[in-house]
Amino acid sequence: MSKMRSPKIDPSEITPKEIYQARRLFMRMAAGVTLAALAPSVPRAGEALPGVRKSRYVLPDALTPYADATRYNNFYEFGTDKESPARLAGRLKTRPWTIAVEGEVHKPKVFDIDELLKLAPLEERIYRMRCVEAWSMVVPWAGFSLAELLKRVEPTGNAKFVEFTTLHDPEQMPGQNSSLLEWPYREGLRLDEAMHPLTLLAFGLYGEVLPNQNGAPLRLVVPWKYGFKSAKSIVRIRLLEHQPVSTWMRAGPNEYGFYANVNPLVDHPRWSQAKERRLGEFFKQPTLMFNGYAEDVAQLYAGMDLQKLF
Ligand SMILES: Nc1nc2c(c(=O)[nH]1)N[C@H]1C(S)=C(S)[C@@H](COP(=O)(O)O)O[C@H]1N2
Ligand SMILES: [Mo]
Repeated sequence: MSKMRSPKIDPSEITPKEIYQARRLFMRMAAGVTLAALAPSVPRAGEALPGVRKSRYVLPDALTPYADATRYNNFYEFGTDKESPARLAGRLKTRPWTIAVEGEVHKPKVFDIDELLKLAPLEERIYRMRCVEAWSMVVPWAGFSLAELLKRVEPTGNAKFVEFTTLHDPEQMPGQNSSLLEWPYREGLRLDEAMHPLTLLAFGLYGEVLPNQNGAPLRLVVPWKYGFKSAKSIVRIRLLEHQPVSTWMRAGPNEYGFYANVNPLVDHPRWSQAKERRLGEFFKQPTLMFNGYAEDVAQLYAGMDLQKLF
């Protein structure tokens, strides 16, 4: 995450929204035909995710082109450059897949991914995502609030934090053979942040099953925080009494804090956070406090010194 790089985007890949949507629809219809012929039970990466409802979480911003959101990724398990995840993550096996929800809960449970998918109605939510490296995207995610899952396992009175752990499997994730980060990738939230309705457990994007490079089969999306808080390919969710140490905090405690709220007034030690560049756009734009979600989340941090607790 050390260096801001310009995305290499072929202008021919920047498709106007309408063309993109028509093309996706056509591809989905084509995929539907093969699907019916082969009759697999579970939709796979790139196939339509059925039963996704519209939600109240929409934005006036233009959607980031699909090609940018799925080919310019941070997923260090598949290498540190932005193009590697799209190239290498195809090998990740996302079935069978289980997610253990444990720790300070009355009803710990290991969920099968296909059971978890049916836990609550899937909603399409158009969120801004702001990477700590000063690029941003606007993506229609599909999923439901993490709170839907957490309330079912009944957190105990001791639960104050939630830790998220990514799969650890160096055979499938070649980046884990490097000691650049401490594996498996871990992230954490305070319980009230995790229970906030904006905090999304995502299974899809642009009406499709999540491509592996975007964190299949399920990842977190916390839109008011820097992208690194949104852990991908999660296998464990643990409720804790004490604040966990996340992977990026361990890698650089003075650069990556536990809170990591998007804040244009607090610079990264090596670069400014005042502006951002949307993937697919040329000019930079100002970064908004809490990534534009201040009305929803500012009260979570009332009275906190955001310069110290960055
Ligand atoms: N397991 C894991 N999760 C991760 C990362 C990672 O390297 N490994 N990168 C994070 C960072 S820095 C960002 S910006 C987002 C990128 O998500 P996207 O590729 O879907 O845009 O994923 C986050 N989740
Ligand atoms: Mo990021």
